[in-house]
Amino acid sequence: MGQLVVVSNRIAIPEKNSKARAGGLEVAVKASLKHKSGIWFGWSGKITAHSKIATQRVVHDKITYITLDLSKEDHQEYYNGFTNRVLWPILHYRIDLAEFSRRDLSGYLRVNDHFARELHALLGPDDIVWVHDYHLIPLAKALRERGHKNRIGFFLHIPCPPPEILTALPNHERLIPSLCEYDLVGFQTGDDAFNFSRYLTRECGLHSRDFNFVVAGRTVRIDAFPVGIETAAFADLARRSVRLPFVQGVIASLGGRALIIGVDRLDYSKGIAHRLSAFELFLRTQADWQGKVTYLQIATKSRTEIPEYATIEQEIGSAAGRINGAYGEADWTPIRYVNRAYSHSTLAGLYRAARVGLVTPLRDGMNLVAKEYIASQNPNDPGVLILSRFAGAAHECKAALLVNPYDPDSVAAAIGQALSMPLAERRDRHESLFGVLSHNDIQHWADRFLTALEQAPTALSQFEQMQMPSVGS
Ligand code: ADQ
Repeated sequence: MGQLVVVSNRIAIPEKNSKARAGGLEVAVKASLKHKSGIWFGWSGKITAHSKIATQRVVHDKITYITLDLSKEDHQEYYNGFTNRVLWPILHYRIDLAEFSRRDLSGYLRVNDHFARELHALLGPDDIVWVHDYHLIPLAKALRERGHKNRIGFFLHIPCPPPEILTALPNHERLIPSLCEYDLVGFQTGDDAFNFSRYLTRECGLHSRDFNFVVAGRTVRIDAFPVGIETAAFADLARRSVRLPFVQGVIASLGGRALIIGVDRLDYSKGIAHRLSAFELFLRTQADWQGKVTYLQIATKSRTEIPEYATIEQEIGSAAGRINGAYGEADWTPIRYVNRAYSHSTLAGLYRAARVGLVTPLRDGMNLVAKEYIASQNPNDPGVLILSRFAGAAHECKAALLVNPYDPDSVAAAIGQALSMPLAERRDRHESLFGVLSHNDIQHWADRFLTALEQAPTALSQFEQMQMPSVGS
């Protein structure tokens, strides 16, 4: 029996005795490696001046971390360029923001090839490989070219748009079909999986039986695996964290006002500017609430080297200032806007203290903040989640107040509805949401994906091949 090798763009090697709580991907990887010893392979996050890439190896808590550094050029072309300025916007349906260059595409393919070259030396014939996210789409192809017949699975954490949008990606035909080199391709929702299958049918002439596509005598399975959180642990954390002095200080500072919370990376996909406009509309149209509610928007800066991110940072900062100027009083600031990153315990405590969780991305693979907000609530007196219908989480969280983030009227109305929702309805909705998240937690997600990967059909029998059309038919 081989080992599990998880591959992702970025790896955080845990520091000895560190009490810091792991981020989303780290929790997911640990959940997948829980019952097996294994390897986590990826970029160290360091940029080196040398073009020769050396790997480092650290063993911690039975997981072997193997990392490589990137050269300045690789980092610029692969990471800042192709992944963040081309794949990220296009996969989030923002063709208008994509800045394509052939050079960045070459850098992207080159780094994937580096990854494959280093992995080549590590992989045993029975090892199972699980590759994460859009940074590494061509990795299986690069491994297959080196002769690896291992089971290799891929999970896309962000949305997969329909072929009408995917085909706007220059050179999509070189990149997207290479996903067929995986044995299993997992998406956050059934819609994402369906969009990809339409691409394969329309652009590659492939046909599926129950989401199994046959490509050159091999089968590629496509399915939805909605990512979860550590639901029980998060609920427990929130119960304890609401008593933290910092959280208690925030609650006291509200002076009895209801708290609305938004927590996001500062990214155009999160819809923060639209959300601020909807909150402004709420203050204008439901003026009774003026002075009785405080909206805390925590927005951690990210990808600051990329111009689009500097632009939205300015836009959002000035919109918050304008709304506060127009509606605030000497003793009341409607919006508290902060760019800090908080620990998960502080966030959990703040979520629990908030009457409303406002999660309104324009497009999001899943959105874990929505799930963390639900898990953090006091079941006897829960807050209400307002959730964009365009977040992957909306597929599971049907008992949230689902809104269209492009329609400020619907968001403003939902804020009013959430703030005045009777206790019995809040409890019913929360019970239903918490039940869904308790069932599909992060461990369940990792187990489901790995079981599907282990069971995915690989080579077809001759009879099966005759039954199914293959490439170009
Ligand atoms: P992200 O785009 O990073 O992830 P998200 O799912 O919302 O988005 O995860 C954010 C994580 O960062 C959450 O755990 C949240 O608590 C944390 N976070 C956000 N702001 C923070 C702050 N100010 N301080 C501390 N922590 C903060 C990508 C996809 C998502 C998908 C995830 C997982 O874009 O759609 O849900 O991967 O698959």
